[in-house]
Amino acid sequence: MGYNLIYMANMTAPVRSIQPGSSPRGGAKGRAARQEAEGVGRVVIVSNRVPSPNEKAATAGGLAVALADAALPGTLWFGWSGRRAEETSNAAGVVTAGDGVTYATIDIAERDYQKFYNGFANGALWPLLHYRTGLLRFNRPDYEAYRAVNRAFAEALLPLLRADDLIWIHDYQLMTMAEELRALGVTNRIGFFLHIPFVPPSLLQVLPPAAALLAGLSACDVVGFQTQGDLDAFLENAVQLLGAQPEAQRYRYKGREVHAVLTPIGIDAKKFARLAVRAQSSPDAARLNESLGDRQLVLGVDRLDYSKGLPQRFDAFGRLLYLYPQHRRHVNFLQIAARSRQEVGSYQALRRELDRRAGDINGEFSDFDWVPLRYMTHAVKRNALAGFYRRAAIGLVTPLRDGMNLVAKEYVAAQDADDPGVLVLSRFAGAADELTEALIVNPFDADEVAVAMHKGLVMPLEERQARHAALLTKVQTTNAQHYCELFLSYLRAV
Ligand code: ADQ
Repeated sequence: MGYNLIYMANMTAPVRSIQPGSSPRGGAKGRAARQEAEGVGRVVIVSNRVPSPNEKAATAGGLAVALADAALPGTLWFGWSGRRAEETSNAAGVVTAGDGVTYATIDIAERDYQKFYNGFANGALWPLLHYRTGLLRFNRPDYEAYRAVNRAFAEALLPLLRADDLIWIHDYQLMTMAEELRALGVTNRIGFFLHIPFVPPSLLQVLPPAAALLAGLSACDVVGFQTQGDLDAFLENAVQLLGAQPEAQRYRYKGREVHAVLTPIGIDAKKFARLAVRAQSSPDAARLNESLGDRQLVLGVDRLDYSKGLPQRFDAFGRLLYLYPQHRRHVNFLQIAARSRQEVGSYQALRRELDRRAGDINGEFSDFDWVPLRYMTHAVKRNALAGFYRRAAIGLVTPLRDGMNLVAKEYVAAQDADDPGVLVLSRFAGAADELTEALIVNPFDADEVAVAMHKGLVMPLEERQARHAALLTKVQTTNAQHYCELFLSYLRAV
């Protein structure tokens, strides 16, 4: 019942009320069986990358992690195989795995991939939607390849579709796929969820095909966002670029009704907490503990991406050691920054920049038996990562912009409630809208972040416990299952 009340409180679109039978409790199999019994149609998830079933849990990347729990038996998960081929395939390879999920994937031609993925998606859309117009690189051939790959996705999905399927497309790589599906005659309900931020019209218009992308998204019935700010920005763009006249977060475009909805993403907090308890006794956690001795750990975990504010974070740690000498020799900062998108120039430059700054800080503060900053660029397995979070006195999550940031939620879920660590969180992460009991900082201000780290390192136990208890309740409530069911309930209701 509690969940149903939350659904209703969040809903602004006219949504069919959720029956007690669809309560999220009861596990994946129960939910799948209920969906089938209710005749609510198969869910078709579409995302750029489709993890292979045994890769599901190991991937560094928010989308794969969050959706791993959404893929119930009976779901069709469609997308790119991860293979680059001579030609982009026009028919999908289909496999039903042991988990009951059917995976359908296509290969993408090398030349399309470069332009679609490295070019338009990650060279233009990613920087723009993270407010970094200075890094935006636009050219027509990249954009045309983006549209062509979205078309290829639609064409390959078409023969696999059933009349009552609910199609749920994910993220910025696939903003025009719904429009391509409509052009092929698909009348199914189509939803789209944007995992990253959205920008106001003054920024979006920097991108030459801004209006065409919005028109593409308007072929969906439901478009979902991480925060109210992103949702509002989307509607402002619909007004200014498409001439739409929204009412109660929905507008009409070319004879269709588009509903903008707020469906913040979450994690499976209970499962992650269990993982963290088990991970404490893992060999990796033992090695980390041994290397730390009784020193406090400040931990950062990110993909190596310029949106995550890593250079600024390194500087803030340097300022902590400068402003509060009492922490020297008593604190270690570990930054795990898994390499990502290394074919894009701005990512290579970031790596060089971090190497330099880490060297500067260690050069300035190291002693013969203490190196303050450890920095590694490969992914860590989730079962070790959960133990690292639990050992950390500070979870340092300071992106310059982030759609949500699941690391913040994982850090909270992994803590020992009797002796929890402190989350230091950027105000520009979507998670800051919810996780207000964290120490909220402006990541551009190294001194402010240093002061928050100090406050966290010396915070009395009672205050740590109170903040953590409030955060944990939120992370457990707005969890992965809640996210999936809320989004799908909107989609079913249109
Ligand atoms: P990401 O930008 O990838 O996701 P995030 O939400 O933090 O960011 O998710 C990263 C996931 O990958 C987490 O589950 C984390 O544990 C894992 N991960 C990150 N770095 C890792 C490392 N070095 N080693 C091992 N695992 C690592 C995008 C958006 C986010 C949004 C998510 C989900 O950019 O804003 O929260 O999608 O919607």
